[in-house]
Amino acid sequence: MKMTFRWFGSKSDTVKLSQIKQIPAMTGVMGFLDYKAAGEVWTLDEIRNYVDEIHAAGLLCEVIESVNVHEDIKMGLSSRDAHIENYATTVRNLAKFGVKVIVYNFMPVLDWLRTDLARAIPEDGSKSLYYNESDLGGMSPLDIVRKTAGDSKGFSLPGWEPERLAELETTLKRYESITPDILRENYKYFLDAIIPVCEECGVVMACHPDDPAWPIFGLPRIAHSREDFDKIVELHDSPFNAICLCTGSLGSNPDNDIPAIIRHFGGLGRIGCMHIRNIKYLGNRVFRESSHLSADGDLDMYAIMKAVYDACPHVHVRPDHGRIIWDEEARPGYGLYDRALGAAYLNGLWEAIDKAAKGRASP
Ligand SMILES: [Mn+2]
Repeated sequence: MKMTFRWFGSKSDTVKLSQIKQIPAMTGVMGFLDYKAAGEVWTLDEIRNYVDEIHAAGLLCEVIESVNVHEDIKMGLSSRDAHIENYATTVRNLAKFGVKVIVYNFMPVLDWLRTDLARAIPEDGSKSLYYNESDLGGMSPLDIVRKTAGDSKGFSLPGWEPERLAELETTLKRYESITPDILRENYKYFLDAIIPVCEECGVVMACHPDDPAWPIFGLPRIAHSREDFDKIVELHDSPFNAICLCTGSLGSNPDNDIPAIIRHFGGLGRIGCMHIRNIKYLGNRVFRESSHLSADGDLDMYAIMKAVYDACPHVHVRPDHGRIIWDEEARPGYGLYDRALGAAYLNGLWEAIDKAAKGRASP
């Protein structure tokens, strides 16, 4: 396991690389150029500057997140070839600087969705991301976009880039005629073009699951269960067509058995990297994010780490969304403190699992 930390860049993140470096066993960051629009080429100079800064802090940058897929590719428009060409250029450019995994998603229009970005947890006064499907009842997609932007305290949020959402209503209309099967066909067209490039330059594409793990606003969503990902890995049969197994996104649906899903896709060699966090179920399609500790949520983090240890022990992982604690001012989900606690806890589980496996645990 290679422990990493999501980092948005020195201009955009409240967390400094020097702080990330001080978290025990931290090997690197999962990086992100948050100002790049979907479909724009990430240039060599931009990548060099970003990666050089990370290396200077004594950290690696082997995973890059949110190289967003342009909506025209997902919708299968004739303009998609130009966007795919740009995407291929970005893959080649990232490979030149040691990037080994690219995280992306194929969710139409809206990325991850929450109805509250700072829900106070009554037990301890910390704040977490929260979702209640019934709160969406009276809201249009445009309402939720405005609310999310308003609640983000001025921070850019991954997946909520303003230019992607500017033409929201037109895009939503276009999706009315796109079924899950059509979306999958468009996905296959993208993978058939991109995966050979990835094979050539040694970069794994890791698809992030839908979050929450069910369709929203009637949009087609095709990445929220083991069955969905079985279809995705078959769309283009290559170890470079892999999954970013996000325990919290898939785990938002209690029907998803996360350790079993890790063992299944890890066994197939199709887990490209992982986001690891816990979820607390509060009702049907109501949940909030808890601390990473098993006892604070409903996912068995020991069973998850044991599955990683057994099925994909060399994978890059990172703690995922943290709560906001200790009065930190930070991007919702991405403060330093709770994610650092999460990393330390996951490292502790790992050490115990490793020593037990090697017969070195004390009786
Ligand atoms: Mn995730």
